[in-house]
Order: sequence, then structure tokens, then C-alpha cells
Amino acid sequence: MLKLITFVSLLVSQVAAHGWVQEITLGSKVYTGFLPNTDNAQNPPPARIFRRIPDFNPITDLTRIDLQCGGSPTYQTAPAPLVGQIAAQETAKLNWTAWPANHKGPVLTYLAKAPEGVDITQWLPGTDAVWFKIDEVGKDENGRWAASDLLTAASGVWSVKIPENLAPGQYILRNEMLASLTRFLATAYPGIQFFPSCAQIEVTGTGTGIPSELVSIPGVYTPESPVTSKISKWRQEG
Ligand SMILES: *[C@@H]1O[C@H](CO)[C@@H](O)[C@H](O)[C@H]1NC(C)=O
Ligand SMILES: [Cu+2]
Repeated sequence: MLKLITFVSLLVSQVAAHGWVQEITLGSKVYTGFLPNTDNAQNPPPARIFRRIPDFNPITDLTRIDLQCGGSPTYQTAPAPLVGQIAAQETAKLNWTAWPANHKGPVLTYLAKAPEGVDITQWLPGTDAVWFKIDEVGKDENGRWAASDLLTAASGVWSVKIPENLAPGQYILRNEMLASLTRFLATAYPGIQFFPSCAQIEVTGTGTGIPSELVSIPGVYTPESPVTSKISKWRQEG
């Protein structure tokens, strides 16, 4: 009986082979990602700059806190113990594990600045409006999706520049893959899968910029949002 269960769960995990960020390069410094398969086997898990994820399963409910930085019905997001360093204007390179070719969708990146006097290793934004988007890529003129086509063409590394005038401070960098399985491409939410990944970073520099329009996560997407209701038609804007 035990053998059968093990076999079945192995089978399931192979079929649902999603991914996670295995490594991030901030400027020229390399940090290991949170590796759910091996890190979760240790107690406590190794210290990372990434917020822990329980597994590589997608978030599918837009209303759950899990949409923020990952989670599951039995694990809610929590701060990580470490913080990475990057200067404004430098590029963060997020190295994702092999992304399944039938999981097509946009890739978006958000930042959230920790409030004055609050250390990011203690900070949980909850549903406060603290997030702003710094990058979004959908489908290009040749019909190639950010995930998985462009990501795979870039050897699995998603690059995003830290805005040059960004005010220094501690931020959560939230990089997110959306996936509409090829066979469901025309359908809307529900059915779309979200894969958020959150790194804690300290941005240095002399900038002063902080957007005034902030969104909450969860909250930023509704079933009617263009990105969730018309994913097959969605294109990169601006
Ligand atoms: C991504 O990270 C893995 C694991 O550290 C490494 O083997 C691989 O070379 C990295 N890929 C790139 C393109 O840097
Ligand atoms: Cu999937």
C-alpha cells in the first residue's frame, strides 16, 4: 500500500513539473534560490534571500494570500532570513528551472518597499497596497510568449532592470510567471496558473523615485482583468 502511494505521488510530481527560481544574480552577486524539493526536506530550511515556497505547484485562486509570494492551504508566506544587495540601474537575473513548453503566458515583475523602520526580514505586506509593477512582457510580434518561449530562448534566465531613479531601501522583488496551458489557451480565469517568486533585496543608490500608485497582492487581479480574462489576446504594452 505504501509503495503504491509513493509510486502514484512520484508520477503526479513528474506530470506537474513546474518550476522555481534556482538562482538569482543581483548585479554581479549570485544567490541561491529557494529550492522547494531539497530545502523543504531540511528543518529549518537553509537561509535564503527568497521567501519560502512549499512546492512547485501553481497558485490558481486570485483571492488567496498565496498569490503574493507562494503558498498552499497548509503553508502561508513568511519573510526570509537574508537580504540580497543590488544598486539601482543594475539588472536582476532570475534563473528559473526548465519551464514546460505548454505553459504559455506573460511574465510580470513587481516591487514593494518595506515601510520605514521595518526590517524586510520581519515584513509581511498582507493585503496592503504596497506593490508597483516594473516590468511586464506578454507575446511578441512573432507570437512568442514571455513564458515559456522567450524565457527558454534566454536559457531560463529572466532579466529585469532595477529602475535607475528608485529610492534606496529594502524591497520585495516579485517575479511572476502566468501560465495558460496550451490546450486551454482561449479560456479565461479560472484555469490560469500563477507562479510568484519573491526575493528580498536591498537597493542602493541616490534615487528618490517611488510610484504613488500602488496595488495590493492579492487584489491586483480580478477575473475581469485583461491579463486573466483575455490571456490569449494579451500583448506586451508600451
Ligand atoms: C542556472 O542555475 C543553475 C543552477 O545553479 C546553473 O547550473 C545554470 O548554469 C544556471 N543557468 C544560467 C544560464 O546561468
Ligand atoms: Cu501547470
